[in-house]
Amino acid sequence: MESNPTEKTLAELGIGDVGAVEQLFADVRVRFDSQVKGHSGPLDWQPMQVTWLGRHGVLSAISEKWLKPAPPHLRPIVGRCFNELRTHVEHGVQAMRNVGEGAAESAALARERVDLSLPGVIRPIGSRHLVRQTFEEIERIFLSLGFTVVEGPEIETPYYNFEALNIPEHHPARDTMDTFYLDLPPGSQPHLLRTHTSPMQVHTMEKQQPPVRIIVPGKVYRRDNPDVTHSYMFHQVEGLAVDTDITFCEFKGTVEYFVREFLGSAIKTRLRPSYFPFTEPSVEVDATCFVCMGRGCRLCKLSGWIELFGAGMVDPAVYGFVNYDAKRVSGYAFGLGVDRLSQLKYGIDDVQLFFQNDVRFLRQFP
Ligand code: 2NL
Repeated sequence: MESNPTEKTLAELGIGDVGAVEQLFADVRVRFDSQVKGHSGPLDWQPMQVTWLGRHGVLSAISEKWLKPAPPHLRPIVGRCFNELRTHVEHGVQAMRNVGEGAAESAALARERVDLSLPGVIRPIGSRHLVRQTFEEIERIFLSLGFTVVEGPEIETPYYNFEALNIPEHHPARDTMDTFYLDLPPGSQPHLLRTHTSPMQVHTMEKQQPPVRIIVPGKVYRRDNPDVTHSYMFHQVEGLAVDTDITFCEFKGTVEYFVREFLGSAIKTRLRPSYFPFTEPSVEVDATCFVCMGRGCRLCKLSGWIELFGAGMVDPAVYGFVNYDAKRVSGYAFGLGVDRLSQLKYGIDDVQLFFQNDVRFLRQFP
């Protein structure tokens, strides 16, 4: 390539008339135009700006070498050509810049566009755990009979868990329940995880005179080794009704109503004598075996009956602990094992399934 003409003055280039000046500027414009054509990328306007309009760019050089030292008779034409060239170059670079930035912007827009036709994110809605569903079913039945739901703490003192329920120290009933004491600093009052929800019934009776009709749902804890029917934590709904006129007949009617509502109207109920420290008399409530409808099968061990839960008339000794007049009031109580009732109603042979949270199990009870 020939040497750069902008490094020389007009005199050095041998240019002395108007036509030669115009030709010289026309050549520069052609050079600019061909460079514009050769650039197409969106960012190329920046080097063009530097090369042509920058402090050491072509136009500065022309100003220094051609315009300033121009002989007086050529000054007007050089000045005019210079201004025209500068306007042309500025417009050219600005046009490149507009195209480049427009392209970058539309590329960014295309990249960031939200495609509203894409399928949405599916967030599965869970379902209530089967034990929770059973709680709610039991609560529904007793609420329909006028009972109120009461809940309370899982940590209790031995007084509320045992003594006030007529279970003194060294009573054999403690053997299956005397368990999970809290590790507290020496001198503290002992506390334990409740072994049944009855303590909350004692709290309620301390605060409220009869009539009392409550159920207490919740978690309870016992020293049991885990197997298909046992767990160190399980769920209970205990019930308590105390009034001035409650008979064994009302007790039996309530129990039968509950069983029929919970398992179906064809199910019959049988009361079998039993023992609990806090009820007298005490019973086990059996229901017709719903697998064989009483004919005898493997589930009911050929008896035709399935044991559902324990219950009884409240032992008058319990009233003594809560300042109730044992001569004036009477009542009944029961303790439902929610896990056991769920297992029976839904045919689940292993209670541990309730606690493993395997969705393949949970999804079967939507
Ligand atoms: C069971 C069945 C039962 C009670 C719980 C109770 C509560 C108070 C007074 C009298 Cl405050 N009784 N609860 C009564 C009978 C049975 O639970 O299998 N328990 C080991």
